[in-house]
Amino acid sequence: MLEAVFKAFDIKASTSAAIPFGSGLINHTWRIETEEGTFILQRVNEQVFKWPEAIVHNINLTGSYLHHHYPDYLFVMPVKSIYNEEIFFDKETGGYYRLCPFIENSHTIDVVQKPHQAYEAAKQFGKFSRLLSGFDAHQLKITLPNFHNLALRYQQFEEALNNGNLSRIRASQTLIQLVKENKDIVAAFEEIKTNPRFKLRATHHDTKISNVLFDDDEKGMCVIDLDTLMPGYFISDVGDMLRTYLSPFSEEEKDFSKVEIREEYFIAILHAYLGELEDELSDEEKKHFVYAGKFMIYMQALRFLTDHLNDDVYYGSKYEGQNFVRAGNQLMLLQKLMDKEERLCAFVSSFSAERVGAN
Ligand code: GN1
Ligand code: MG
Repeated sequence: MLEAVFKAFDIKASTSAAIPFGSGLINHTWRIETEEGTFILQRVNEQVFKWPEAIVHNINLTGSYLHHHYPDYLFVMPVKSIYNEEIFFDKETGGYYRLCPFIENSHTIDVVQKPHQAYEAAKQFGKFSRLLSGFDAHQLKITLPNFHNLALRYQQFEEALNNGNLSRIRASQTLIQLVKENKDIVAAFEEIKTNPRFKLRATHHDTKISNVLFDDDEKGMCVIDLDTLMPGYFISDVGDMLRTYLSPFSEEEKDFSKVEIREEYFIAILHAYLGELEDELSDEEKKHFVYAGKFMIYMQALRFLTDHLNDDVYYGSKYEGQNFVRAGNQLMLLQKLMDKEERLCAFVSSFSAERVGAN
């Protein structure tokens, strides 16, 4: 089935050499061993990414900016096809494919089990933003319109309440109520959008741990998966790290009593990220460090619950009620984060105060 794709990228391998890889929910990913080396092949989900060329545009632009200004920075450039394009449309499967070299001696992890992994990942995401701080983010194309527009996500949730699956709506009342009770998180975002102290920067928008390459000594090497690299606010990147690194169990965990906020992981993210970006972020932005976690956790809960009410049209599901479970898990995580909000904010203030004192 992938033969035409291999041919387009001039790879000598058969479909059986393509082994499913990673844990992404949206794109299909394979690892391919060939005589010429190891590659990562991805089929871009064209239902979600309607303009795959926009992704190519963004990667080429930031890749050449980084190559020019920071030639030592490891940036994984896609392989060009025999048609001299970074993306190949395969008529047979109706899909868009792209290929990247597999970076030697690199590996990814799926769960953050040690604070230093959170530290290394946050440092890589912070470094990526820092290196791009001189790059005009407005040059980037929008690959997913309104991706992290929380007000729109709330509106989609309300639409699902009106038009969604009735029996699911009836059975989800507790979660629906919890979402409504925390609507002030949406209002705070609306303020951010009009606040001149919040800058639109080149933002990764998908900072989960599996989007960082680690070397054999567990040092971060670089960030990957630039599909959602778009203009955005730092709260998206910090928020998704808080969402996915603080709890010892992922959004898939059904036993919500296992969901918790690990403070030492919060401190690791804070030190690593601000260590890279503290001169770039305004005081007002830094004050929203913990809010970033609320923003992303709440948005993910909304998205999962909305999808459940819409019969799983976006995320799909491997078992009945999977998106309901994910939504419940994220709302539990939100509650746990809010329980510790004051303490976590105090860590942020004392970090900033120490740095001011040291200067
Ligand atoms: C999706 O496909 P993946 O796992 O990289 C989603 C993210 C969510 C995540 C939740 C384009 O990311 O926004 O946070 O699932 N990406 C898209 O697991 O919708
Ligand atoms: Mg992704």
